[in-house]
Formats: sequence, structure tokens, C-alpha cells
Amino acid sequence: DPKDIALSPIQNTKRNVLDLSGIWKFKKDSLNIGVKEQWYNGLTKTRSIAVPGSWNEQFDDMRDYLDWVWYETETYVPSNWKDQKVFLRVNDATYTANIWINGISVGYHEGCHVPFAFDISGYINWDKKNKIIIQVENQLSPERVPTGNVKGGSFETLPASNYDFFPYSGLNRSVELFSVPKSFIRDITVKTDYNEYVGVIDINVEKIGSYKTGNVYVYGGEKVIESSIKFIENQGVVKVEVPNVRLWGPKDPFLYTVKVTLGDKRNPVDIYELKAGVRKVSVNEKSILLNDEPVFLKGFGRHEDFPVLGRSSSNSLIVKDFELMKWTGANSFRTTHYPYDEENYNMADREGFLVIGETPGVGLYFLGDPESMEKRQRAMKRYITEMIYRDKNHPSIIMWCVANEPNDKAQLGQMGYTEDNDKKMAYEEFEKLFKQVRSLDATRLVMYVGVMFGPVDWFNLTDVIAINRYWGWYSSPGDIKTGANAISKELDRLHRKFKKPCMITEFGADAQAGLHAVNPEMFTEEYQKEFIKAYLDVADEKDFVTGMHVWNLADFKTSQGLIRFGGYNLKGVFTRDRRPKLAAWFLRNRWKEL
Ligand code: GCB
Repeated sequence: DPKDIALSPIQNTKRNVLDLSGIWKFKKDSLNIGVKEQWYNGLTKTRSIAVPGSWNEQFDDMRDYLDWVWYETETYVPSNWKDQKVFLRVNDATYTANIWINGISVGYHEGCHVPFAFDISGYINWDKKNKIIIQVENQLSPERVPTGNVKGGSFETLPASNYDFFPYSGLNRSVELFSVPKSFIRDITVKTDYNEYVGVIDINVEKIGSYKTGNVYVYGGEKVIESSIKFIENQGVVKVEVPNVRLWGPKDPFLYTVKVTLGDKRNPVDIYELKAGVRKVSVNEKSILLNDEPVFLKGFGRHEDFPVLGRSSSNSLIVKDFELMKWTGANSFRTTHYPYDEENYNMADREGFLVIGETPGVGLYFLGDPESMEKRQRAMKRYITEMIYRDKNHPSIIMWCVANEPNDKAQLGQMGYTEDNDKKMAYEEFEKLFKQVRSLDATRLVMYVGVMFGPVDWFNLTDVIAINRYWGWYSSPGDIKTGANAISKELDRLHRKFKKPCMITEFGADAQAGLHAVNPEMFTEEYQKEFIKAYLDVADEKDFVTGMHVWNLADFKTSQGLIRFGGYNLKGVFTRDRRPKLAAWFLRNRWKEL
């Protein structure tokens, strides 16, 4: 149940967390015999693997391996968790996972980069070690999102992903046990607004158990604000007013603390605390507005990617990437092309970054055989729910991105022909996802990212027109001037037609660090810098451009293919090991001044 991931596990006087990160046992199952041979009772002849970690980076025989593998760890569960509910939370198993506790199957999950949790209270051995076994595979398929193995691609790659980043597999994020009281706070949704100097915080609480009341406290203002909360069925709502409110924004990312307690005021059964920034996001014809003021998003598309780590979580890398973004003067990023490790959003809340939260919807197309189409749609609907349940309380997220470069053609960027009927169906299917996002969260803007040669009328669905453009790279290669001209005209056209603010969510050029030329030529650091400069200059002339995100913060690993030299996308303004290229210095000069 996605509600089980609605609140991140925390440690306090009522709740517990046990992080199971470490070295686990690991075994490849290329013949898919594990279930038949009951490996879920315990693995034999194993090797060691780091969790979190991407298996493709840890073993030289497994770089392109995407079939079944098995993970095992053992742990005691503290006996003072006995009268609580205990959950196992897996923060990312790419792509499908089966879980066994002490040989008993407890659940299955499909989909990457979003957490899932199972109530395992009934399966725990209280005085013995508990064996946790997780089976994972990451087959690329047109039935999955992100999408792979699509026939008829213009650029074949190995592995056959329908997107360029490497399909790093396995338990890329931490696995945790956590416990909550039997009667507990299941979900909290914080929505904020303000009237002049008074902040308004709407707090929706969902609980489990028979307690009918609770309390809400807001810390950080002139004095602690308290309110009681009454539950009808399991739902309770409180509106708190904060006098002389300090609004959240890039210049002053001030965070209040919201504490919710369940049950008796002096002796509550459960407590949950989270950070809240009071802010409002809106839009007019030309700009995104934060707290009724236009904001310009300066920043990057990124990836969770680093040598050896693959796609696995690293707090060091998160902190480093925020430092590098600040070094360039950026104030924004998009979680390309999947929801990131949660610490990214906690950082963004504290540092005042404006985040576009993106689903794993990449390589996606709304066409083709109805059965796989239907499965992709089901995956998308699940992702949207899981992402919004997990991330809804971060003030840094100002906009949801439904998908990156979806198309009504089967291949990224392909110019092919689509029948009118299919076009209509594609639009209607895509529209459903927008409706779902808006019904789950009406407080944020919603957009998707449009691809070169993609359908234009889909922008009817969005609050902001967002496009990825590479005129002067993939088209008119070597000719920045022609590219800049094309982007200028296209932006004008889009704004005239839709009367919505526009942003370029990706633009950039590959550059091999250290390769230089007096006349900017493709793949040199000079070309990348001049390309980025030309696009930024175009944007500066248009008052309806509300943001520019360079692709990418750093070079990243890709599947092998003709357009990815060395197996990397080299459009980073930093190298994969985070050294600046010329373009990074250029951005620092340009953005720090703004
Ligand atoms: C895009 C994709 C991104 C690619 C990039 C490129 O439009 O959204 O995932 O890495 O182009 O460099 O080709």
C-alpha cells in the first residue's frame, strides 16, 4: 500500500529505525532457478555486495547483467519493538523485487527509484536472527517505465534502454526496518499559503487506531503555535495561522517545524515531526511566481551517477553536488529522470533550491500494442502516487514533471508519422496522468518536458512550457548560430500560441574535458561553453522565459552506442568526478552576477 511510504521513517521516543546498509550476501540467478530451489530459505555459495549499491559497478562479470539476482542479510530486531508494528522499507529496488522474511514471502513490488514498505510484524523471530532475502531483476521492456527494448530504434544501444543513462540495477538505496506504535500517524500533508503577513499552514493528518484526538505544534515563529486536532474516521484537519510569517524562498529558505501528536496531550501514543516552508507557487503568462514574485530557474538537469557507486545513494555526493550547483550560482534543478534519494529534497529545502520533481517516466510513448501501452500506463499511475505520497511535503518542490520527452512516436526524437486516431488516443492517455497529478496535489504547478519534433498540442495540459532542445548539436551540428536562431524562433512561436511561461529544461553540448580549440568545434570545451552562452543570451531577450536548465551538471554513464563516446554522456559542465570544465567557470561568472 503506497500509504505505507507516506512518512519517512524517523527515530524519536515513539518510533524506531534500523538502517540495514552494509555488505550483504549476493548471488546471480541467470537460469532463474532460485525460486524452484527455494533460495528464499537462505543463499549458498554467495559473493559480497554493498547495499546500497548498483550491481553493474561492483562485479566485472555483471556490467550488462539485468536478470534475476538474490540478496540476503540477517538482523536481530530489538525486543522493545515487540508491541509495535514493524515495517521493512526498501528505498529503491530497480526494477522488480520479491521479499522473504525467514523464508516467508511478504511481498512484491514493481518499479524503480520509489520506496515500498511491507508490514512484517507477523514474521519476526524475536529472540533469533531474522533472514531478509530480496530477489531483484531489471529487464528492459516496452511494458515497463522507464522503457526499453523497443523495436525499430534509430540508435541501437547496449543495454537496449530507450533513454541514454545506464540502467543501473539492484538495491540502489538503503533498506530499513522501522517501527511505529500500533495506533499511529499514518500520513501528514502540509499545504501552505499566506495573506499579507500571516502564514497559513493546512495540516491534514491520517491516523490508524481508535484515538479520536491529537495535537499539532508549529515551532520556529515568535512563539509556539498549538492546536488540537479531532479525527473523523481516521482523518483530521487543522489550519494554523502564523503571524509575521517568514516565507520560504531561495534567499531565505526558512523552515518551520510541524509536530503532530496522537492521543492524550501529555502522554501521546505517537509523534511525528517534519519541516515546512511557508510558500505559494503560481504562474502567469510569463513567469513562475514564488510568493507572488517572478522567479527565474537557473540550474541543471542531473543524474544520480558516480564512478563505482553507479546510481547508489551517497550523502557525500549529494552534498558535493549541492556545493557545485551553488558554486555556479544555480538556484534550481530537475530530478532527471526519476525521483531522487530523499536527502536531495531535504538539502534543497534547507538550501532554498527550486526543484522540479520528475517521475521515472522516460523513454515513454503513448502508442503501440495496447497491452504494453496499458502496462506502461499502470506503471505511470503507480509512480505518480508513490512519488507524490513520498515527496509532497517538501517546500523546495514547486513543480511536478509528469514525464520526460514522452512521444506519440515510439522512439525518442523520431520524426515519423502518427495516424490521427493514434494521436488522439495518445493525447487522452497522457491527459489522464496530468489529471491524476492535479487531483493528488493542487498546490504545485504541473508540466512535462517536450522533445524535439514531439507533439505540440500536449502543451495544452501544462502550466509551463518546458522543452529540451539541441538545435546546434543534434541538428545543425557545429553551427551554434543557426541553433540559437532556431531556438529563438521556436520559443516565440510557443509563447504566442500558448501564452504560458517557457523554460528550456535541457540544452547543452558534449565536451571531452581537456579538448580545446581556438575555433569552437564540437566536443571541445569551447564549443560547449559557446553553445550554453548562445542559448542563455536568447533567453535573456525574452521576458516570458522563466528558467534555463543546462544539461547536465556532470558527465554520466550511458548505455553503449554510437553517440556516446566511451560510454558517457559528456554534456556535464563538470566531469563525472566533478572537475569543472570551461562551461562551469562560464556559468559561475554569469549566474553569480545575476
Ligand atoms: C535528452 C534527454 C536526456 C539525454 C539528452 C542528450 O533530451 O532527456 O536524457 O541525456 O537528451 O544528451 O541527448
